[in-house]
Amino acid sequence: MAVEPRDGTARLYVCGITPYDATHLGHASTYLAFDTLVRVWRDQGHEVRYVQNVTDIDDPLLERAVRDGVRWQDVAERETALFRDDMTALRVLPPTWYVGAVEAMEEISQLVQRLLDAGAAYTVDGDVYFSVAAAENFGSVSHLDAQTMLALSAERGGDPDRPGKKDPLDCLLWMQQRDGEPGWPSPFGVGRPGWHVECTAMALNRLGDQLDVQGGGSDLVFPHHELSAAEAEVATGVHPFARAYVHAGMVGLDGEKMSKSLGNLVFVSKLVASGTEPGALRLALLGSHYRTDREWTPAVLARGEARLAAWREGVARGSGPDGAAALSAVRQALYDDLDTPAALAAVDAWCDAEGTDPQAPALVRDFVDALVGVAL
Ligand code: 5CA
Ligand code: ZN
Repeated sequence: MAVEPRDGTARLYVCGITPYDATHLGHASTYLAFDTLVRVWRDQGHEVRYVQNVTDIDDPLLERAVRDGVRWQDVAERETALFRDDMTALRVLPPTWYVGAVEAMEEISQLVQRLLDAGAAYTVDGDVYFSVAAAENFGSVSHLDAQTMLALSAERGGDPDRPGKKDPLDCLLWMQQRDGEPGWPSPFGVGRPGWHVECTAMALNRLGDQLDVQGGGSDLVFPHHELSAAEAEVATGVHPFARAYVHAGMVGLDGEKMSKSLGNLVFVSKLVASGTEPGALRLALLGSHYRTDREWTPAVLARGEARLAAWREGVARGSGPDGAAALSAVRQALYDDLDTPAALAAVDAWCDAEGTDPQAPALVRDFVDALVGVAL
């Protein structure tokens, strides 16, 4: 991706987890893609301001708590802690701000108020909706036709068929408290926010009116990133909300997207507990380009493990081929839309060749640590 921050500061928002089940390899690979971006920006000398949210109140979380007979807060806390441990094990650099929706209720309701004041929101039976008609550039994130938008909205948390809405694609900004559900006070009554506006508020309040990159997996292109952008742009008058929308491909298992709702999951924590080295997992996931959809198979992990072993042997040598040339090949690959397969191949090539540079092994160990995030 050719995203050069405009000044010395890079502004990144990446959509975080909904903590109702453990971190699976799909999550891990998406956060590794953005971790690579953070490492590249830092390598280029930019200060990185990075916000990641936790959707720690949402329908699936409430449903899981009811199913298991536990408090929703306990599910959220437990799974968020596990996610953070998994990210630490994978050496993912922590974001500057890591914010839960429940910590941000006031700023979210302030943004809802701003949208009401701008005439871009209305109520249906007490619930507040965002009006997509108010967003001049609606569609500019996903470029999808109306039919596809409607189908995805129904699939991914929207309510296109609810009577009383001005447009089926209008999305919830604030819903009145439902029976047996938690609620937070707001100028429009006790309730909880819609999904998209949470991310919009957290991003605007920490990163300003324009992001360099809005990131997440490709399942968030529509409606989540389209609607988040529409809300931000109506509130601020700044288009585009993000200078680049970057989406990671989906990791699948046995031909289906790995997802909590399908239950076909491979967990980071389980793999690590059963002896898989996090560094090998990292190399396994970075072995494909972040944009491609891919399958998780035992062969993918085996390739990561073999790589880790070969790289460790390579840097344990007393000398090797020109280390500076290897560094520049890795940089060139990563600076070109985070081409991790090419970057990893450049390190393979350095390990496979013989050379007499006595400084090279230490240099390669250092730049693999900094840019690839693996300790050799
Ligand atoms: N909390 C919202 C975003 S605000 C959410 O989508 N949470 S999530 O837990 O479902 O997903 C967390 C992140 O992992 C998102 O960026 C999502 O796009 C990504 N993701 C989910 N499943 C996969 C998968 N199978 N492969 C790659 N990335 C995935
Ligand atoms: Zn989000």
